Amino acid sequence: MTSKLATLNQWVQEVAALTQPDRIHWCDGSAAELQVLTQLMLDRGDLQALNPETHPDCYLHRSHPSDVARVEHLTFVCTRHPEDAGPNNNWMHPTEAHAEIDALFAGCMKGRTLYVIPYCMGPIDSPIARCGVEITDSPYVVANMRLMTRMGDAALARIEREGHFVRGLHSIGDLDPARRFIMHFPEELTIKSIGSGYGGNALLGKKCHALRIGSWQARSEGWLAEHMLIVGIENPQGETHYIAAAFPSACGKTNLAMLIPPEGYREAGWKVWTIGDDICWMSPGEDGRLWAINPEAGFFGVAPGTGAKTNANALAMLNREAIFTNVAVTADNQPWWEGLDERVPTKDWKGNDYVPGSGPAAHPNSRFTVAAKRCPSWTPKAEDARGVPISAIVFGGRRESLVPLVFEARDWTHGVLVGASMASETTAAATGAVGVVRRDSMAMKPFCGYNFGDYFAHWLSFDQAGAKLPKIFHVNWFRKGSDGKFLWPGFGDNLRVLEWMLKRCEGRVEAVDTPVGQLPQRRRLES
Ligand code: SAT
Ligand code: MN
Repeated sequence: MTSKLATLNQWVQEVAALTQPDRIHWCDGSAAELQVLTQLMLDRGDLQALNPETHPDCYLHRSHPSDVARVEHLTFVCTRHPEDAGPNNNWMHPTEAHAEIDALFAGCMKGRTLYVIPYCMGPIDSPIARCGVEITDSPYVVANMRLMTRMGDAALARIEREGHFVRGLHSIGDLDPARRFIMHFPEELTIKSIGSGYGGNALLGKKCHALRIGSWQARSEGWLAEHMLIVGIENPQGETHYIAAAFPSACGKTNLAMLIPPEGYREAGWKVWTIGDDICWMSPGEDGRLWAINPEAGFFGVAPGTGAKTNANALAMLNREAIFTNVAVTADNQPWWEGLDERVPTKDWKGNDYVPGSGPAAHPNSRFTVAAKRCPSWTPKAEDARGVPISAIVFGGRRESLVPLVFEARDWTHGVLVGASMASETTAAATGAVGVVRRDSMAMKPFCGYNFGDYFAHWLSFDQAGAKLPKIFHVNWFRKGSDGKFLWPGFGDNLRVLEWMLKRCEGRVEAVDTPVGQLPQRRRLES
């Protein structure tokens, strides 16, 4: 097969000439195609079927033990001028970067199939959505992209209509960390990634396109590409407000996006709707508000800590048509991770017999991939081409001390400062030490595809006459007392904090002015 678009065919031919695959397969995104690929991966041992009674159509993938997270030190933004990439990115000149990475791509697909994956980030008919094509030699990547994006024929039709697309070239290479690079060429709308099959390194629609290239495009086109969940909060009167919230990876974005209201709230008629758990593209509408879409179509969530108490919605969507990466398994072949329940697994994430007490059985950054529509709190609003209007933006981090539960920024400019000053204790989502406080402006430190100085200026530029911008808040669910225990219950109770924010948006509650911003009024609980 070829495409009607000459530039696309030509690029596929160029890549094939460089990487020398045995076959080329254009992905149509059909169920039949997935079935063939799944069988291939089962035969090769890339996938293992999980218990068909408890988890029909669910599979386990074990990645290479040295390939379990994003690798920020091997991730580059390659612009002609280093100041365009900024101090927040590793930089290499595009000529040097292409030469270095193309040498690794040379002949790397010999004996393999080259898959062409046309995909759309966002509802297929949305003017905010953008398309890309990923070339990969990993069927695991194809299967994940099918869940995470609108992938296949419909995306190809839009690409052929528009005539342009983001180019992503990926190969697992030989999985040697010494020959692993994730390179971005924003001036060419191109991504090249080799040597990793994992998550954000390999599913190029996600962090590489939707954030690094997306943020660059957003700046030049006047919108925002952010590392934010999108959640709808419906009050008992039936009005829904949408909130976008930025937290670093593995700080509870998925749980907040799928929050289950505490009993009292449920009885009163509150509902929570999930639009997205990781990425948000926002664009000013004619009414001056920011309208947002989730460019993704699925969740690539952190498994450990996902349990009946922390995220029952996630559990409910994970018993069918899901891919699990680096989790443990029980004797009856069910996926298992720390925080799921009291059972003891028999195999750890590497497939070895699990010895209780020998450390975590599931990798701390083990993941599930599942279609967003499978989530019980998913709303068809996620498919709305216009997006949803954002009432509040929330920034947050994981901070044991100092940072209060919630405060409101005085205005947009102060809010941008609050977002830019964000800091959080590191997690297992990226390679490196865990638990160290690091500055992570807007949770975009690993994902902003250009100079942070220009990025903050871009944020500030939205404050124009006629703009009806969201209020900006900062939260910290993770503060601990002197006894080392969390001070705030978190999870469903976070709705109490969101309710306060929405009351602030509607001008229905007073706040206390403090040097850091506006805080909720202290009220003594009546007994
Ligand atoms: O591995 S991913 O970058 O896709 C997930 C994350 O860290 O948010
Ligand atoms: Mn993320």
